[in-house]
Amino acid sequence: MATSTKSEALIQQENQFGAHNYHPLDVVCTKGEGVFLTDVDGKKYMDFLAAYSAVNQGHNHPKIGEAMIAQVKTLALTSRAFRNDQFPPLLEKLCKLTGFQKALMMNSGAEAVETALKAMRKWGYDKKGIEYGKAEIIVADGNFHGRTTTIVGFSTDPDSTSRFGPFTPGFVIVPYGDLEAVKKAVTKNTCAIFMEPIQGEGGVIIPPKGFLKGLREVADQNNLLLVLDEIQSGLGRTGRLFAFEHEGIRPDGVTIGKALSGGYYPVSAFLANDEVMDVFTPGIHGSTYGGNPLACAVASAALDVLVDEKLVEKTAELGRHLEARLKGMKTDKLKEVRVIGLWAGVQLKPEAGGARKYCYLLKDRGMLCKDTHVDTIRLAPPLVITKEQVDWAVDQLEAVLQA
Ligand code: IF1
Repeated sequence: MATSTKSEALIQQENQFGAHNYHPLDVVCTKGEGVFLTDVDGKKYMDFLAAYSAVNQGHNHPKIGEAMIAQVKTLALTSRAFRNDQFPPLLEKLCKLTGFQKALMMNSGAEAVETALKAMRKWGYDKKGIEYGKAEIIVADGNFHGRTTTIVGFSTDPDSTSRFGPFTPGFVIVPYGDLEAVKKAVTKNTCAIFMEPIQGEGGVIIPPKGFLKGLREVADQNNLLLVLDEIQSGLGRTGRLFAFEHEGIRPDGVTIGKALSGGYYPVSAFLANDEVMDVFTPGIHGSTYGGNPLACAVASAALDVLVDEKLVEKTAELGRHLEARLKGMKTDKLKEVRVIGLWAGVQLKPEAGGARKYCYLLKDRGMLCKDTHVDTIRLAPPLVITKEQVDWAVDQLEAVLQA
């Protein structure tokens, strides 16, 4: 429960006038800085969710904020009916950094995913020659790719799908990590395989070693596109720029978002080479805000921070320490600890009584994190966190798991 009249009043106001589509922790934040959030009563918390990996660069990173303020004073939006001076340099920076030939800029992650789905299907018809209307995309159970009706239509999470039908056809669901099942799911109408390289919402589910490499081989052997959703796993979270790098493969396309703007503004993108991206011809896809000058200035600065502060390399090194500390915790409540980079799923035994109550206990100790799928505590701090802060956080987690 909220502990002050100030936060209680704001919570009551939110409950009265806001749709109840979330059940947030009762912490009312008013300031963000680096790994810290401060609530309306002045209490400071270490943020171990990082807005689901949208603030990899840390809350309110000054360099990104300054770039945003400068751009907001000159030009925020033209629509793509005209051109602007921020879009071309951002496109080049993004393509040069990621190794893809083209970028299509959108706003939310779901919009980048919808863009990718349209590209996969149109490539299937125009380039592979699949009979129109029959394109199939192989996806994974336990997936999370956003909240549009097409996307939730191929979710296996009842919370995401129930009572939103009827859904978009053309998606074949296979068990995540099961390469044989993927091979069996391929038909003459399959245009693509679309998955997260690591499943975030699923509770940081890391597929068996070789799975991504196997997907690449299945795609090559059957003339399919391999498109990976790196909206949460990408931009340094796993200790590499992209999670797919851990298996030394290159997908035909990726979706990115979240930390692409360092938490300041919704910016997402679908990245691919010309062979895929040239299915988009003028006027067939777009968005009012996609690629707007303000988004591009923010994204450009967010990418600079990622590179200049060597956040990917730091994450790889500090992630090894986080893994050692988590796996060394003395508690009998652990079922499994999954860690890659600064991203962990701490799955508790059912008898521990569910992860949410430990999130409440951690909040009282000044650490904010989120439960997922009942028994898992998800840990994803901003990548600017220090080794000492990681140690402090694991000490808090170990303490509540020993109680
Ligand atoms: C919520 C989850 C995480 C994503 C991947 C696309 C999107 C997301 C891999 C869509 C977004 C967010 C959405 C937010 C909570 C959060 C989330 F719990 F929902 F599943 F991170 F795990 N692909 N994930 O993780 O991007 O349209 O939101 O910009 O909807 O509750 P978006």
